[in-house]
Amino acid sequence: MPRILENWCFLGGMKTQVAIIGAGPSGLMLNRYLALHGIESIVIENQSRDYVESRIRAGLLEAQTVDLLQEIGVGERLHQQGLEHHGIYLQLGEQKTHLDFADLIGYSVWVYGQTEVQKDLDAACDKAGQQIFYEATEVALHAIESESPSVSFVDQDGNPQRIDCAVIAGCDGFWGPSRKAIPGVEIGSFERVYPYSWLGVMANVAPSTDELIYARHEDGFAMHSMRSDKVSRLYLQVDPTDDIANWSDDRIWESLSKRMATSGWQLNTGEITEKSILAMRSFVAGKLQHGRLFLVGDAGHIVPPTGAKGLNSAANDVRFLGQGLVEFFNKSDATLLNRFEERAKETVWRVTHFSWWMTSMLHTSKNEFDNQLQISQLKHVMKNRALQVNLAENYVGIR
Ligand code: RFL
Ligand code: PHB
Repeated sequence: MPRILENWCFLGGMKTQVAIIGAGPSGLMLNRYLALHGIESIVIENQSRDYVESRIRAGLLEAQTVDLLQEIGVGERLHQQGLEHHGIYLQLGEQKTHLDFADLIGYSVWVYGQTEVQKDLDAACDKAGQQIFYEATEVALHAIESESPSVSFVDQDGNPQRIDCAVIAGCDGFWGPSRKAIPGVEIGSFERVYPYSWLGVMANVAPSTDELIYARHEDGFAMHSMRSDKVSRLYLQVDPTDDIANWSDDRIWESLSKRMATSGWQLNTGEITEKSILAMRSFVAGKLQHGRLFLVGDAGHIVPPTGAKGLNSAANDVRFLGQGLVEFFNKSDATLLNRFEERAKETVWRVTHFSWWMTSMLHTSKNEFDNQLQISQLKHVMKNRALQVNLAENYVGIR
């Protein structure tokens, strides 16, 4: 047993090397990464498995996220069913420019829904007999500043449980308890709530585009993504105070068609299977590690989805924390683990800047001076190869 684990304090309950809070993509990617390196973990999740699997969110994966998924054994279906994209379209009114990432920087990205990533991770956990406590309540972290922290919770049958561990990974999203367990975490935390929201739509209709469209129109931003050759994912900028009840399916299709219109192009319409309004925020926690607790993914940072970075930067955290934990447990060397926050934050601030930049450039503002600056910026990107290279490098995740 590694020296570091000799000091475990075990007073009953369960014992593992890493207690992972949250069975979303961060939690399960980390679980699979650790398993690959012979490190044990137990996962605690407060929702049901069905709920976690059906949460509609991300769709766009960077090449290095795809590499990580492949490495941890969940890349097969992604490579069969995912769509490899070599660029995006930027639109300003009726002007449309294709950014060809393959030509600009020689990289591509993948379109594959987070729901599918989640199902693949769940299936891999099943196959490995991985213990996941779903529908846990009263999840609480203890003694994170000691060498033997623990997580307590009540399981779905109402039994109190405790997991003693050497490390806790807080993979419990923006609203989970992990970040709040760090004393003084609000010091040095940054938050920006944007003055617009996204109305997101899933529709059973073939995509009307071969690659994603990001459109700035005087009525607001519109975006066309997809999940397969039969399912489209679309977004509209709306006011944060708006209510989904104000948006009939007809109004949604009319607005999307108008905001993305270019001559000779037509938006296919079809059955809308899901629609909801999502707030947009940037957030970076003051600390991503404290004692034996480490924050991964949305637990430590949030970006607005315009740059498609949330899940991808979570994968980046998983890689950095995973590497640190492998050295810690398998070589009794904490050097890399102690550098987790420093390594993760470099990427976090890059994606925070890129997501803010894309968001402000593509959304309309109530301030006309801001609008003119952003239109000028977008026109410049649509014409200037150097700026296109910069956008492409950030979008595909070269850092
Ligand atoms: P998650 O997915 O929020 O998972 C956290 C898990 O923790 C659980 N949890 C608890 N568990 C135990 N005890 C508690 N007390 C708990 N409280 C919470 C939750 O139930 C949940 O299961 O965080 P994670 O794993 O860090 O993953 C982050 C990603 O989900 C997120 O960053 C992305 O979805 C963001 N995002 C996108 N990212 C991309 O990289 N590419 C995209 O194209 C992209 N598109 C998007 C997006 C997010 C969107 N929304 C909804 C904000 C599009 C949208 C519309
Ligand atoms: C999505 O497919 O849901 C998606 C893709 C790219 C984004 C945001 C969302 O920038």
